[in-house]
Amino acid sequence: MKILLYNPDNGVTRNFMPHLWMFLLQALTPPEHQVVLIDGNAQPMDEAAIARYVHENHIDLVGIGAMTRMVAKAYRMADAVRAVGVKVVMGGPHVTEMADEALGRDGGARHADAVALGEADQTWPKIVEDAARGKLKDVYAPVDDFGQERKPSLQPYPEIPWDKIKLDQFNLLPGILHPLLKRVGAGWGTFRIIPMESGRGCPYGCEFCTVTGFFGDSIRFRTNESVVNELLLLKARAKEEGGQIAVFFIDDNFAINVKRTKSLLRDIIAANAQVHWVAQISANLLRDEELVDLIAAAGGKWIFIGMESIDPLNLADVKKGFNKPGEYGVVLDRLARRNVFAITSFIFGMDNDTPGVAERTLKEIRSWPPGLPIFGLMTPLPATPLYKRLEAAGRLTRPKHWQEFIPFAMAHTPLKMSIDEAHSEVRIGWANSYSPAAIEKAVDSLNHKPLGYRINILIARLCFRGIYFPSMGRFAWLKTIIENRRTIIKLIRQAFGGGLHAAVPSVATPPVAEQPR
Ligand code: B12
Ligand code: SF4
Repeated sequence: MKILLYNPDNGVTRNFMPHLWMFLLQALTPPEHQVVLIDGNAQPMDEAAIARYVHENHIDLVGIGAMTRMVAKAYRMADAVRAVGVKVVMGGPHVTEMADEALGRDGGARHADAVALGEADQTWPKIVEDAARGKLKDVYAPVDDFGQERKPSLQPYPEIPWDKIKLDQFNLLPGILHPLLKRVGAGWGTFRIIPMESGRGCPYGCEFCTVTGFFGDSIRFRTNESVVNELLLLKARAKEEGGQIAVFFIDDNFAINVKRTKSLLRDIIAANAQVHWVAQISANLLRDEELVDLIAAAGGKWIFIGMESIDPLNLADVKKGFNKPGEYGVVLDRLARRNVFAITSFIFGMDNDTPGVAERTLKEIRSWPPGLPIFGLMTPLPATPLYKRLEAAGRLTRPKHWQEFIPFAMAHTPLKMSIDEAHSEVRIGWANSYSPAAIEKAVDSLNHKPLGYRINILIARLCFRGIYFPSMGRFAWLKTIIENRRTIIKLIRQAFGGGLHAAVPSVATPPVAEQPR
């Protein structure tokens, strides 16, 4: 068979990084089948285009994966594929929780011929085999012969052939710049961010999160050797194509077992397998000075920290009381001393939030080393404890919010403010963190560091700004650049005054979260 794995675009920004599930399932597909990958964030497609593609390329089976926020688009694309007579299998966190919706068993239209529940590492080869025999079942669940749920151990872990996979659609550098950048000769022919996992599962069970329910509370790790080998493969590829590769460790909590993380980082250093990387780690685990030393030495550049709120009552409400707002600043200083910076994520519209929460949060943020703050709204994702609590309390205003996805819009009423007030708080958070004045201040706060760090924070802030204020088109980008011209010109002057080479080494990882192009 010829199989297409497709990930729909999120409809707001373009993702900066391909989705790991596609590469993983490709690596797990029996070799007699051919697999092509299309990420809608990199190659935008509408319903007519996917139907045409499937028809013209003689695709026999389409696999679609989606988070809740992209599922409406995923269903439309699935409908278009099924309309030309090709079978569709869907998987991922949304359809795992809402399989009946995908299969049309809830009274709505059917979108998928089959649904893969949960982690599909073991079910995928079976799905492919059944599809090839024309015997697809409706539901595939990762269970053993006795019907007990079976989670993949990650040992062994499939080898993703990063040295051979075609990655053209995932180059973040605009095509127009390729010839120029290649001539600069500083290894900037391409720039890609590659997702990699070193483990799965999280025991913390925060109320709003899908992860504990989906991956389970038992944590599973790959061997250090397998992670190191994958890094070495990526490093070799970057060298060969004269480009840059950075890694995003997508583990929900990269340091959940500190002892094991330290041993992995030591092995990365010993094998000289360092590339620049980003990882998600909760603040409580970053108290450990030795861990932070190893992160820096092993190539860690940006740490994503789910701070959620600066209000301990809010954190207790959502079962995230292990976050201690009083130590946020100390943790960020500890990282910054090693030139590691943080992407700090906040949620507004929590039950104890009142108008003014954005300004109170911004005041704290301004006292920290410069980073990349991001702001979202409390969102009841299907099957989470939060969803169940709000549903039982009759507080859901849009119980099936995913059917009509609206970015940055609440689907329930907060307790101490209105929905409109919560929306306005998020707007204040973004506008104040990514205004030209705020960007200039963040850049200037690194005046005591080499120029590369200032360029790094400028590029990252400009890109992150696009999560809330999408700068998709050339005109929008031009406007952003003009608005920030003071800071840009200042840095150009410093670069030429101090010699360009002083700037190059440390900008090698623009830690872009949502990379608009
Ligand atoms: C990396 C990541 C991101 C990246 C982007 C995604 C990317 N390019 O990789 C970033 C940081 C940008 C991000 C952002 C967001 N994310 Co996110 N993200 C993740 C994370 C940490 C890892 C995803 C991953 O690769 N997992 C590892 C792979 C192997 O697992 P998987 O994708 O689930 O795939 C397995 C199965 O699901 C299945 N499968 C998946 N697809 C398919 C398809 C087929 C055909 C089949 C057969 C099987 C199958 O097989 C795979 C192997 O077992 C997950 C949490 C997690 N641990 O998964 C959250 C997660 C996916 N994100 C989540 C959310 C909510 C978001 C945000 C909305 C947060 C926010 N409020 O802004 C944004 C929205 C992003 C956007 N613009 O669309 C939720 C989604 C829940 C839901 N019901 O949709 C998750 C589960 C975390 C959570 N807190 O609950 N995210
Ligand atoms: S620590 Fe992170 S991944 Fe784990 S349950 Fe809480 S929000 Fe989810």
